[in-house]
Amino acid sequence: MVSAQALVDALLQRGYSFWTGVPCSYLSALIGCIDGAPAPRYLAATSEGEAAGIAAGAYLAGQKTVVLCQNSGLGNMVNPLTSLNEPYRIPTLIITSRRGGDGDEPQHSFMGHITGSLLSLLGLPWEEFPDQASGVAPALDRLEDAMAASHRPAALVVSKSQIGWKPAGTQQKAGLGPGDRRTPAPPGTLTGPFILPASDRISRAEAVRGVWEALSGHEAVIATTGKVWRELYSLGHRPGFFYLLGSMGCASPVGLGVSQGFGREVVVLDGDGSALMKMGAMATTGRYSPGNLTHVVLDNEVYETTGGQRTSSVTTDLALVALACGYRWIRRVDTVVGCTEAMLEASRVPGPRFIHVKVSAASDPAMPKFCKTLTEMKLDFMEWLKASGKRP
Ligand SMILES: Cc1ncc(C[n+]2csc(CCOP(=O)(O)OP(=O)(O)O)c2C)c(N)n1
Repeated sequence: MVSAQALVDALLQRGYSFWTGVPCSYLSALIGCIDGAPAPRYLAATSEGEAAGIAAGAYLAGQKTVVLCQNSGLGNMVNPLTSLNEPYRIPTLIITSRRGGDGDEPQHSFMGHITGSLLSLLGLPWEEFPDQASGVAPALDRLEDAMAASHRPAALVVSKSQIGWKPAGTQQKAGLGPGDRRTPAPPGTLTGPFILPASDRISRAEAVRGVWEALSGHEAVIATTGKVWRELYSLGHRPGFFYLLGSMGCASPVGLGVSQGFGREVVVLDGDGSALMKMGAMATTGRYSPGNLTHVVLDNEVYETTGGQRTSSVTTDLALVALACGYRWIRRVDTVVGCTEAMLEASRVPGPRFIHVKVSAASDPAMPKFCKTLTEMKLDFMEWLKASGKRP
């Protein structure tokens, strides 16, 4: 058995300052060492896909990242791994358990059987976690080399009882580590009823322009998949804009990750379908309460990009969800000037803030094609973040 703290120390030495993930009992000692500890920073995500998004954002803001998960959660991560980490070349070190060994519970056996092949199929270099402490540094070195060469994630696969509180033979520590002692924030404020009848709603593009009018040029803006990012791009690209062409639902996790390493404002432009897909990320945002984050949801009540099918936003009030999740300031708007004013006011109050914009399902069929490669856009964005305001 390898001591969890020794593994944490080895990774801290290599600069892995930002960790996120979802627990597995095989990793409980590891999480116990870091949750609530001063270093590394650990954000508990609500799903592994969300964790991949948060880690990607933290990476963009200049941090080396670790994602912890159970192998069941690798399934939840496949979409961001294939449509965010892979095309944008965003590495992260995944430490996954391998449940499903002999005698384990039946729900784990199939994923246990395919864990290695799934990682290989995803094109990720991976290693079995070493049995001896002396094997840890060489395994980490090999994975680091692989990530440096490919700019893609790599994985360590941990079997039962390989990581514990203390080296084998010594007494197990009871319970968990310091833990994250965060208390719920006092209730946020929710203002601004929608004023327009549904038939008079502004278009999503108009709302994007309303938001854009309020930008000072110093914010990092993360725009979601579908047409939202295209509508932002059509107003003129800036190096502080990051477009998520895929990884639906990951705009707010990526924004949360960026907010952790970036000293200035971060704005997330989301759709209702995308926000609903990873609604757990709103709970994580409320929990970790980034003061510099504004989450704007452009709610047309449909998946407009895929043909206008209804989403659940008609019956799920996203502003109330944000309030319940612990966002500090929430505003409902449905006019262009309302979008601009809400953005300006948001920049003056502590975050996280949530702007819920009701829009129509209309969109312009003719939109510009993106003229850079995704890796060029990523590198520009990373350089801009670095030059514009790294958090001390
Ligand atoms: C994981 C995943 N599921 C489904 C899709 C297909 N898809 C692309 S855009 C989109 C709709 C997004 O809806 P919303 O966020 O409400 O934005 P809108 O298109 O209405 O502006 C869907 C379902 C996808 N790209 N990725």
